[in-house]
Amino acid sequence: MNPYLTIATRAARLAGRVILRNLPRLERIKVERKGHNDFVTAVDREAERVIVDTLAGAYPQHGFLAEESGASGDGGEWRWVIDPLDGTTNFIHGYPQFAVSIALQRRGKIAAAVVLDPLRDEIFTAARGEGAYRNDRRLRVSRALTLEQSLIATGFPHSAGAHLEEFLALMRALLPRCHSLRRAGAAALDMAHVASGQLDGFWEMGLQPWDMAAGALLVEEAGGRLADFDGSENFLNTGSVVCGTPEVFQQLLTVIQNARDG
Ligand code: 2AM
Ligand code: CA
Repeated sequence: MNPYLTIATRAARLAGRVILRNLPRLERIKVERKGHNDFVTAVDREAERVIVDTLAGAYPQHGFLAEESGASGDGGEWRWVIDPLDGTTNFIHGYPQFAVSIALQRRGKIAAAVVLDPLRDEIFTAARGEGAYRNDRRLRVSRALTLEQSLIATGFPHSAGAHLEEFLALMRALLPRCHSLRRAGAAALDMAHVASGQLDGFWEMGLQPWDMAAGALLVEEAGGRLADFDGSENFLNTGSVVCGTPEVFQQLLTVIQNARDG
């Protein structure tokens, strides 16, 4: 295995253990509000600490961008982008859809990715040019050629108001066209499921880089395509992402762009 993935996998599994250990005692976990519908718990922080400690132990010269502790280290060309608990809202309700997400960037380009689903014990990994895997099996996006044969996932806009009208216009356009829409609440897992062919496409706006950096490489290495809403590769900066099988991606992007123009 790619050496970066070996360490990142170890870090993700340690964080997964922290998360699972705390799941039976949710009612005793204090939830803090960072912003509107934006929560953090001691579990997010502890999981992040074990990840950063593990990665920094192996790569003391690398930089970090982590959801709870922000930017640290002078990384030169290497930077780890970490979401210790993607789907915190689900976690605090005990809703079984959350993940650990770890990506490694080299000069801003995503080089390696790990998404761990601790409840299903599924670990999704990818290294650039080396393919995407779930546990030991190589992944390939689904064969869906059209929206009409697709199951598409999305996430609701977080900042109330800002993206809501645009989002509703998109739902209105897509719901009658595809098999159905899903909203499970952990972007990293949604993207991992596009990579594994369990979803055919996904879009969301207002995301942070740590929500999607690892998922993005999984999708690409599984043969899918992804972009920002304007079709560029700038999604980590703009926070809007659309992805899917090559064909579904293209059709989804067209619907998104038409809904925005309309
Ligand atoms: P989180 O649980 O790590 O915050 C679901 O729509 C996705 O959006 C999840 O990946 C979730 O990640 C993220 N998310 C939740 N609240 C958010 C907020 N206020 N701003 C940006 N992303 C958010
Ligand atoms: Ca998080």
